[in-house]
Amino acid sequence: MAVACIGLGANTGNRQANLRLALQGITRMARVQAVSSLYETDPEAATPQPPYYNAVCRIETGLQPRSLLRFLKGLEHEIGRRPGGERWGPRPIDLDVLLYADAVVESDELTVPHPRLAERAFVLVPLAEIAPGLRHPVLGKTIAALRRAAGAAGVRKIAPPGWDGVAGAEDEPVRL
Ligand code: A4P
Ligand code: MG
Repeated sequence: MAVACIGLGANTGNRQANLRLALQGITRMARVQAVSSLYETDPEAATPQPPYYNAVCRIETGLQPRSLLRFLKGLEHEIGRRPGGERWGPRPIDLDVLLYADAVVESDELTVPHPRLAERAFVLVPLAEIAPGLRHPVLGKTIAALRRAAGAAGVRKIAPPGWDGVAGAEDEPVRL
C-alpha cells in the first residue's frame, strides 16, 4: 500500500457535485484518509474561463502509479469529461496525481510529482492542509515550505473539511 495525493479541479457544471462524485469514485480503489477544504480559485489559463473549484485528497492505495492514473482517467470519463478539449481548457473534472509516496516517475504518460505542483497556490494551499510535512522528492522541500513561498493569491475558501461527506466516512461509529 502507498500513500498518494490527488488534486481535484472542476470549472464547468455543478463544480462541487463533480468533485464529490470524484471522491466517491476514488473510494472504490483507495482508502481516502483526508480531504482538504473546498476552494474557489482563479483559473490559470490561456483563454478566459470560469473560476475553478479545487480540493486535494490523501489516499492509501494498492494501485501502482500508472494504474492509479488510468483509474482516475476512467473516473473523469464517468463524470462527463471527454478527451479532445483544449489544453488547460474548461472541464467538468480534472484529476491529477500530485504525489505518490516518494516516487519519481517520468514517462510520456505520467510525471510524478506533478510538474506544476510547486508553483500553484490552488494546489499547495489545500495540499498543505492535509500533508504539510510531506517532502517533495525532487525539490527536497516540505509542502508547508512550498506553500509559504507560493502564497495564496486567487484562492478563496468555500467550505471547511467535511464538505464532501467522504473522508473517513467508513471510520464513523455506527449510530443506533
Ligand atoms: N499526465 C502526466 N502526469 C500526470 C499526473 N501526474 N497526473 C498526463 C495526471 N495526468 C498526468 O492531462 C494531460 C495528460 O497529462 C494526461 O493524459 C496524462 O497522461 P489532462 O488532464 O488530460 O489535460 P490537462 O489537465 O488540460 O493538461 P495538464 O497539463 O495535466 O494540465 P494541468 O496541470 O492538470 O492543469 N486553474 C485553476 N485555478 N485550477 C485548476 O485546477 N487546472 C489546470 C489544468 C489549468 N488551470 C487551472 C487548473
Ligand atoms: Mg490534468
